Amino acid sequence: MLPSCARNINKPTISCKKVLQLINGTKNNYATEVKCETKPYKLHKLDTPPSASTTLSREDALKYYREMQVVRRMEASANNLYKTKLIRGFCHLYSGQEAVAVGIKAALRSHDAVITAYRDHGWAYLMGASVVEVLTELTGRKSGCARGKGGSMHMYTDNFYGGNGIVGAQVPLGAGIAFALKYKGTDGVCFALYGDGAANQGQVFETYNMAKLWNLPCIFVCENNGYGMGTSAQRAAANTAFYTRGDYVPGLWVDGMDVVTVREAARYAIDYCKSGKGPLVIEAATYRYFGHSMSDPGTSYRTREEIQEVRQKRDPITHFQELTTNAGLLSENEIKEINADVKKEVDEATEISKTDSSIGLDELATDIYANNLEPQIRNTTPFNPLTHNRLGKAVNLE
Ligand SMILES: Cc1ncc(C[n+]2csc(CCOP(=O)(O)OP(=O)(O)O)c2C)c(N)n1
Ligand SMILES: [Mg+2]
Repeated sequence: MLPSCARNINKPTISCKKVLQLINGTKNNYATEVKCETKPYKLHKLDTPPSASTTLSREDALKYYREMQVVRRMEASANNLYKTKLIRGFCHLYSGQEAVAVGIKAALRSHDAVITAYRDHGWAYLMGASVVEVLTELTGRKSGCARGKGGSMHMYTDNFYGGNGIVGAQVPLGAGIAFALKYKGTDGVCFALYGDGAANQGQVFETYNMAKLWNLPCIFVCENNGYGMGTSAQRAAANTAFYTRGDYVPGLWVDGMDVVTVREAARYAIDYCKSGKGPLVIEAATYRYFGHSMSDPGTSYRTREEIQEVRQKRDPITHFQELTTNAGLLSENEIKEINADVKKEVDEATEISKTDSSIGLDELATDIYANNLEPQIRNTTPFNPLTHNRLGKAVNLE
């Protein structure tokens, strides 16, 4: 039997004519790999665009779909936990922007690094934290990836440098990480993600300058979700073509709602940077469904119709689901199974995030540094000095 795409040949981005190989399953016939077209790019000071087509394996399709679903469901759970006051403080959700993180992650090599702003739950998960570690970090519990001491904006894993609450601050930090990668003689690159609002900050331009002067392997990713808090990009930026804002730093515009296109752009950027050509700016056009943070209903500066329209026409998960099922890579049943499985995983993690205990005061001053050079923490009271203690990440004391 032919893949179901044979019945949907008008779908624009994956053409069933381009199915490379099929395997016969006992229940369903799947394509093991399809060739798909990427969405058009826009270039700034670059001669050649990323490839106009790429192959997508069934294995990768399953992975990307699942990852995007986990991020979406995890954020939905965070939304609920916040409303029941189990998450306190700031909380910024990533729903709508999943294809940017999943697409970049798909291109990363194990020695590449990532740093982002405060919309970081999905990134922490993709970079190695489990759903339990993310949700318990949000509720401030001991199983959290930072033992519950960091919370929403301060999650870290290997090669993932957070989670940064100061708008734009992660951009120079990202250039610093790129510097370190180069200095150590690796061919690793650092992806530094920031928003359309942050893109207008002075420190971003200072960083572009240093990064270009030193040809640092830094990929600056401007996630243009249309708004910085309640201000639209059009109102805040004199030039909204964020991929051109690096001036002498070449740039690439990419459809950030298409996971495969983002992956190709990220692969292209890694190849570019690791060959010593220096930094690159990527603008990923995307959208956020929730308000800026939990305190913002998100509907006073944009209409409900606008949000609905993006959900209906550009949603990254629905879009990918259609592509993969039409191409015969995934079946409708499999999609349902993944959805149910992800729901179960997130529901279970949510329960743990409600019942897990918090760390004790004995951990107050632990793990300030990975390598403590001084025995005591400076500037604490001399009568009761706190000592540096290294427990290591996510150490269970019980
Ligand atoms: C230096 C600094 N200024 C202001 C703020 C308050 N603030 C938090 S998020 C934000 C908007 C940033 O928008 P954008 O960069 O587009 O990121 P998005 O929230 O859309 O992901 C502002 C002004 C801050 N955290 N840090
Ligand atoms: Mg924004």
